[in-house]
Amino acid sequence: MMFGKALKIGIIAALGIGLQLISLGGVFAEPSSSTVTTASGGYSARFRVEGSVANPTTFTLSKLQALPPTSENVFFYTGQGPVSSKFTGVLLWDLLNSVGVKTDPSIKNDIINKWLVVTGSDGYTVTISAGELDPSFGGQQVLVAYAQDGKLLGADTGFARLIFPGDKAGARDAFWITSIKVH
Ligand SMILES: Nc1nc2c(c(=O)[nH]1)N[C@H]1C(S)=C(S)[C@@H](COP(=O)(O)O)O[C@H]1N2
Ligand SMILES: [Mo]
Repeated sequence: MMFGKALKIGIIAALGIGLQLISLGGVFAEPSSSTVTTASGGYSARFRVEGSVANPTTFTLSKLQALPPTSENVFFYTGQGPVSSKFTGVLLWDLLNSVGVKTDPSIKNDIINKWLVVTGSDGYTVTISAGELDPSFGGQQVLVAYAQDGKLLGADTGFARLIFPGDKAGARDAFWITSIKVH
């Protein structure tokens, strides 16, 4: 039957194109260091703390500044050279406590099962384990910074960014923050 043959040829051709696309993908695949993000990016003036929290809250500069400030001197490498600065902001752990992370009291140490995804307006994401932040466990002094060397963060980084003191490269210091979601 001619129709059956055409269909078979069609399927074989489609498979061929598919295989070619897969091999092209292999040749032109970008290294993970230049992974393409999805959203367009740009200045953000607020972010949402959402997910498994008692009081989902939108944070603006004034709302961040209402929490106790912390400053940290940090040094990290970037694709544009090293950064050595004093960042001022709020401890991420304090910010989480201000909205209340929901945990299940029937699960032993449930806080160490929680994690956060911090997202930038460009779709850039960083995942953090709550156990690393909790002062009873990792106690990492991760900052949601709003100022650098005494000046508020500007258009290039949005009003808030993460700072991981001690990180060698700046990759986890997500800027243009639009969302912090607790899982
Ligand atoms: N939203 C967002 N944050 C980001 C990035 C990004 O592409 N998007 N790049 C990261 C990387 S790889 C580095 S090295 C630092 C650069 O920080 P700087 O702009 O202060 O130099 O930002 C980090 N934060
Ligand atoms: Mo980077």
